[in-house]
Amino acid sequence: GVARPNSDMAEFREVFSKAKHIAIITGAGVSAESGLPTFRAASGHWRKWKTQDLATAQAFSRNPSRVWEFYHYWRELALKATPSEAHRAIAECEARLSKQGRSVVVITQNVDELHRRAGSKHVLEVHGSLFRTRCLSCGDVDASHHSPICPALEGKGDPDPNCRDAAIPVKNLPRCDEGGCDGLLRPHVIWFGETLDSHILTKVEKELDACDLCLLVGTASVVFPAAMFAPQVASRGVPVAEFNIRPRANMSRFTYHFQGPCATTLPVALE
Ligand code: BJW
Ligand code: ZN
Repeated sequence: GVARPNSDMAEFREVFSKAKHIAIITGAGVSAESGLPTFRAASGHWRKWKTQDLATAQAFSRNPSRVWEFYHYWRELALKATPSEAHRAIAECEARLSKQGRSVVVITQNVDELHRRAGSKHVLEVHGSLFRTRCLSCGDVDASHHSPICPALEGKGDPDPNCRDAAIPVKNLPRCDEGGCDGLLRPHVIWFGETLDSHILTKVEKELDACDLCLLVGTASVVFPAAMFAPQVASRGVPVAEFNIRPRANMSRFTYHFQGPCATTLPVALE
């Protein structure tokens, strides 16, 4: 007969109870539970633009002020947000299992640092962070949680489609303070067309090869190469459990699918 979507929580809990190395791949749906907009939804627009129009090196070189306004807006949202029940369930699971000699790694596409703020220790941020910058002149990577990141961005970044660009002079955008460098800083996130950090990818590969259970939470799985992580685990015959508000895809090769908001489904799955 036709394979039925497996949403048997008791069976999943049995597999979970025996797993020693759990890889949890997360996307914007986890942070949706903290009130942050997802990418591929109507709420994911900023002014007239979609992420694909703003999250590129071309967009930044054409209009660094606009792109910084967008990231300023997003940083402020992320700073005000608090980790959700989904973030917390993942962090508590890591803490509990580590006492039993079992490991949990979070492989996240999110750039909002909410997993760390929830208490997760072992986090691989494959798309970078809103709270790190990289200098276009000297390459220095620095952390900054300042609000705003520079005075010129104060009160800017209104997402309303009728709002006009602040057109901040480049000299007033975030600048490098490494030994008089003063180069223009960009957000240390991975934009479309850019390759992921090879050191992080190497760590991800190790975790994907070692895990004996994989959770895929709140991601549309359309952005490469992250979209390949869970299928790669599944192809080894390791169970993958997907948690998404969407129903299971017809062609899904994953073992389990739990439909619903992950702040509701994950705490039950991982308790
Ligand atoms: C809930 C929920 C709730 C909601 N509970 N669930 C091969 C084939 C085709 C294309 C490519 C390819 N290789 C490369 C490309 C191009 C490109 C790409 O993949 N494009 C696709 C759109 C097709 N990839 C790249 O450019 C990557 N680089 C690369 O591959 O380098 C090599 C190379 C270079 C040049 C040419 C070719 C190869 C880099 C990708 C970087 C992505 N960066 C972004 C932006 C970073 C942050 C920022 O700066 O703004 O990362 S894009 C954006 O998407 C962001 C996210 O991390 C990422 C993933 O999104 P996610 O998390 O899946 O979010 P959503 O909104 O899409 O989905 C939310 C999900 O949650 C949905 O399923 C909901 O149902 C669910 N949900 N509420 C549970 N409460
Ligand atoms: Zn510099």
